[in-house]
Amino acid sequence: MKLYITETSPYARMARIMVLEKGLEDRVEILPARTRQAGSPYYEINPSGRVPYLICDDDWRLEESQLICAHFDHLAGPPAFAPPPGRDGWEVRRLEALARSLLDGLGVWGRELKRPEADRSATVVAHERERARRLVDLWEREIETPPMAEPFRNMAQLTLAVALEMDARLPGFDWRPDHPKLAAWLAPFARRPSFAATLPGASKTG
Ligand SMILES: N[C@@H](CCC(=O)N[C@@H](CS)C(=O)NCC(=O)O)C(=O)O
Repeated sequence: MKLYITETSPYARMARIMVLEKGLEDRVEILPARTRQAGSPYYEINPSGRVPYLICDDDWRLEESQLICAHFDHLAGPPAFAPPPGRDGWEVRRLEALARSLLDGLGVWGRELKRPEADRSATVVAHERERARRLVDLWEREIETPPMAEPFRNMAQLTLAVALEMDARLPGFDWRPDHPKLAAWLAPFARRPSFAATLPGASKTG
């Protein structure tokens, strides 16, 4: 299988973490994609131009981090990250959606900061900074809900951990000093080999 990524994409990072957590390194080739560039040869591979993108050995093609992570989870061994049945599963999905709101907003913020200064919208930056501020405040309370506790076993944990670690590359996303419970929660996830190996700058790919 081929997994297209960029090194800095948090969505692609979730898929890469899942490859490592599920022991799929020998089956998944990680390939860099050139995104957001006119005429990129990557558009011939994936017309949407986005990452992560998975091409399976039979040329079955999957886009979207959630779908790709779920596919990896089911490929090797019993699914370890799928929501449990019933109300507990809905709770995990609720928390995943909340984490995704943070991640998506940070993505918009980061993209805006990468634009040339003259094209950058101060309004968008301020809007996303405020969204992130409200959401990390909310997460400081939500982090004690049972599905977020270790062990590592669901997409809510994965999505939130990857979103919070975006502070390394997003000036202004300084959530740690005022959110001690969140910082304490993140620490053991960040120490996992799958997280350390996929932090932007950790690999030579991308
Ligand atoms: N909802 C998608 C989001 C993927 C996404 O937005 N990826 C960004 C990188 S962080 C991308 O490929 N951007 C390229 C573009 O917008 O052309 C997912 O979860 O996989």
